[in-house]
Amino acid sequence: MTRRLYPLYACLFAFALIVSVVNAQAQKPWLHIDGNQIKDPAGNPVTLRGVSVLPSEHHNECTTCNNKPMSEMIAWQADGSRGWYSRVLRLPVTTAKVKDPATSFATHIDPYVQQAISLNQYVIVDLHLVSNYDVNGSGGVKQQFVMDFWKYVAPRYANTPNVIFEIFNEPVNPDNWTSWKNYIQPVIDSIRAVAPNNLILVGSPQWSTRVNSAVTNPLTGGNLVYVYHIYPNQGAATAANLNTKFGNAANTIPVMLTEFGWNQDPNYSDGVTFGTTGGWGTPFRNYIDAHPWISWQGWIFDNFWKPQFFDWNWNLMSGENQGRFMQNWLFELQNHNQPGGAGGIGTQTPYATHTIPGRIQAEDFDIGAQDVAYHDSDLGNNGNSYRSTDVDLGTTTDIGGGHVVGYTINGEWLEYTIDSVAAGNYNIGIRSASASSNAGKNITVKLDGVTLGTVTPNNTGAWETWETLALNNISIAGGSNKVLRLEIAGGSFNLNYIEFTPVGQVSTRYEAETTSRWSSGASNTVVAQAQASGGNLVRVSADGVGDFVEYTYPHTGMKNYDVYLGFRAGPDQGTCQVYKDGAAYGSVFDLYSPTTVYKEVLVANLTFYTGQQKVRFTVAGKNTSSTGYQFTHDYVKLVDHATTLNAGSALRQGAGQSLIQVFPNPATTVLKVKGVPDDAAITIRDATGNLRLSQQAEGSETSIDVQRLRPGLHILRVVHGDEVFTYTFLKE
Ligand SMILES: [Ca+2]
Ligand SMILES: [Ca+2]
Ligand SMILES: [Ca+2]
Ligand SMILES: [Ca+2]
Repeated sequence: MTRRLYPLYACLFAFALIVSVVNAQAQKPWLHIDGNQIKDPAGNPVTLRGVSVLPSEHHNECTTCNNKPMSEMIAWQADGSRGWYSRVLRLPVTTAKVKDPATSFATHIDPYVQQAISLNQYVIVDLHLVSNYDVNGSGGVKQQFVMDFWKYVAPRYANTPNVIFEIFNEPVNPDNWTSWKNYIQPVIDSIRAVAPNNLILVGSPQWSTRVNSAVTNPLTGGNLVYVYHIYPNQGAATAANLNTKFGNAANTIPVMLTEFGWNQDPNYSDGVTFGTTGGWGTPFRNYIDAHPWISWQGWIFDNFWKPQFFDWNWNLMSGENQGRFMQNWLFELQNHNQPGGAGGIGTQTPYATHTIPGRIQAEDFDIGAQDVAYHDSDLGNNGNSYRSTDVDLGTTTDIGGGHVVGYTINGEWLEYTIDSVAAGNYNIGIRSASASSNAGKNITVKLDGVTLGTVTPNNTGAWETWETLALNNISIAGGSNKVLRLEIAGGSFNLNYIEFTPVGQVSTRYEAETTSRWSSGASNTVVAQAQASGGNLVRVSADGVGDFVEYTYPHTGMKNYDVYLGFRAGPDQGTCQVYKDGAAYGSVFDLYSPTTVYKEVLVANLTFYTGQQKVRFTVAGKNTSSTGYQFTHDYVKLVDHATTLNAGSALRQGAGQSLIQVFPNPATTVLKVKGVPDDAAITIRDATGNLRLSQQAEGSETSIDVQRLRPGLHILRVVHGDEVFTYTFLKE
């Protein structure tokens, strides 16, 4: 959906010159009625959600308020950058009673209609009469007056699909449908004679509360919508009451609520409009959202007329007053049931590179607008951290530290573009915490539209008490740029990450505190810490570069491992390099964090042999922000790399479903490697870990001259991007 914003209030005078020019870019499709539903030309259902402003002739009448020009209010209510997503503007007009239609049109109608059109909105021209209607001289507004107004206005918008006619706001008496029908049908007929296509909104007696009568005795003319107005004085917002008022009627005839609203503050409400968000607004919204064929416009985007969204100084009112609630409602449903359907509301791109297998941080959802990359219930980031979107993000001390998605509410969802997905069977872990016993909590995980499963977050007792919810042995098809989607039901839980671990992957966790270790140049002590794995940490009181702690792992056979370190990052921690048998592996990594958080990081890929294996963590330096060089280790996790690989990898994908082939084994002169991408790097180390050979892969089959290798076991490694394939062979 393209959207053009203009500095409109600054160029209001220009509109006088271009009143009949419609911005083609902002032209909306024609709407029509099909059954009880508004639809676009393609048959998509359309729900018109927006606001009313006050009639422009009244905009400067408040003596206790800070008045604003009409054009500024109109610019504001459609401006997403100011948090407002009104898709239809209701423009009341009262001057018609005292001015001729031409003057009213030129001064109080068309400039604002054109402004709304330029803002890509539909706009309802509302002849804002609140009056008895005249029946045979009974008093009230003469039929001829209403007819004359529309005889002037309707043909001027007959070719403008954005414009909708609300032909008599609130007729009061006589409270009789037949007499009202006799009064208003000729008006409709006269409009249809000159404007056959625009939607016509029709009120009813008793301030537009008699839609039920239209069910059995409808008006004619085509593309008619029956208007209902409701405020808290009409009773509780129960389904039973709302069904009786207008909901039952709306099941068969099109009904639009062009006015409703409430405020609790007595300065901003009265006997009709007094109500609360919790007591009236929330159940009312729940009902309306469940009846999306009912379009609506909130009353009123103003600081003066009651019940207003803003206080007299243009502060948006919140809590039990309606302003903030209405803003969030319009925000959340901004793209729901709009012309053109779901397409065309924006692009979606990755925020971070994600892979399966891998751990995907919940907070690293894609870049894109509401309903493109995510769906959030309210405007803004309630946690006010990490990213400037409307998704609500907080910080955590859980595994990985960093951030989490919080403030989850029923119906929200998040999407993640996964760069590469390796085919295979996976165990899926979803890291969640909740201090709420809110019923109906669950998370549905989908990949490219395929449901992988649903999990139910528990009440873990605290927002930082975490659990891992499991979906086990899930078969996943491989591919690239697949979209992972997390759908939230119930809400009231935090999400830290979702992790995909290949089934059969073997990992062993060694607590730092129970592993044989020694340190040089620094003491190491066990520190009890409830949040740590196994209840303890090892604190290495390092004070400079070269200090280290070394762990000893007894091992049988030869195997390649991905080595993860679990540690407590903090403000006094140094940077670290991993060594094995005197050689450095992996990259220097930083244990510093301005606050204390628990992390788990992949630090190296190491091959273990038979015997006591020693892995050393050595201080490499410190972050300029860090106050020291210390290490606070929790555990070391060794993941059998071959088991990760066997569950599927891009290297395997590159060779179809067959493994990379290495042959012959044993080898004497030449070792051949097949099924490896030709930009992969191949290295061969001997059984003590020393590098003996290295070369690039070539084409579909790489030949490696192994004549100069000493007899004995060797390890071949293929590295392609982030992936490592290892293979053991014997040189004879
Ligand atoms: Ca939000
Ligand atoms: Ca949220
Ligand atoms: Ca996270
Ligand atoms: Ca531990």
